[in-house]
Amino acid sequence: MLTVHHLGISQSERIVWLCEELEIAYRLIRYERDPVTRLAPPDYKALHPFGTAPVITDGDLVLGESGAIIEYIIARYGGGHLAVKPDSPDFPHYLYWFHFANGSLMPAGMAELIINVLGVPAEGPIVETLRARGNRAFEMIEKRLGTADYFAGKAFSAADIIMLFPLTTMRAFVPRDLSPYPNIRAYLKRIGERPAYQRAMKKGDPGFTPLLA
Ligand SMILES: N[C@@H](CCC(=O)N[C@@H](CS)C(=O)NCC(=O)O)C(=O)O
Repeated sequence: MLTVHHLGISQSERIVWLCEELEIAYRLIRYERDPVTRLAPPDYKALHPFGTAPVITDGDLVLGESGAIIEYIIARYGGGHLAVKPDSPDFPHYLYWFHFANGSLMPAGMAELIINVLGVPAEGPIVETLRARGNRAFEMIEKRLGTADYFAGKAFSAADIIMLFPLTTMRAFVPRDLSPYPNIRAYLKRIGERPAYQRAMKKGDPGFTPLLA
């Protein structure tokens, strides 16, 4: 059976949410982060050679990497729902934002996290350039959500599922004030009203209030 291994308060919330949106049968196994390091516990790390969340198992298959898992579930179990078809005018937007999430936005957030943890002084061209990436990303997202209700266009898609974590739960690790971004705040409110999102967050991270504001 399709099993979602969810590490508490992590990117694997995306996969729980995807399964809830598609209304497919799946088994959820939760793992708590190490209380001191906040990293994945040894039994999570043992699931996959790369040792990061998310991971799914399906029969003999062990699959990691958010984007790969989302594409796998949509293709194998979701009948293609929540992916945008190549002949749609929204297809390039879908591809762009789907890949922007982990290709650029998450690395920008991770760079900021590392800069904060190491206490690197905020001066210097490299640190400034890395910080500027995150700001630019949020400005671009704000602009996009001013022209479309969802990342791919009018309809909710898997691009929203992969883009949401860096806009919400990632802020538990890298704080960001959303007051300059009214379109992002309106979008988060829209997403927070989705029953599948509410179910996923309740099942995946009971006790954690989603960072939707
Ligand atoms: N690009 C990977 C990133 C995975 C990743 O860094 N996951 C974090 C959770 S948000 C993790 O496993 N952290 C705990 C650890 O490294 O021990 C994906 O999307 O699957």
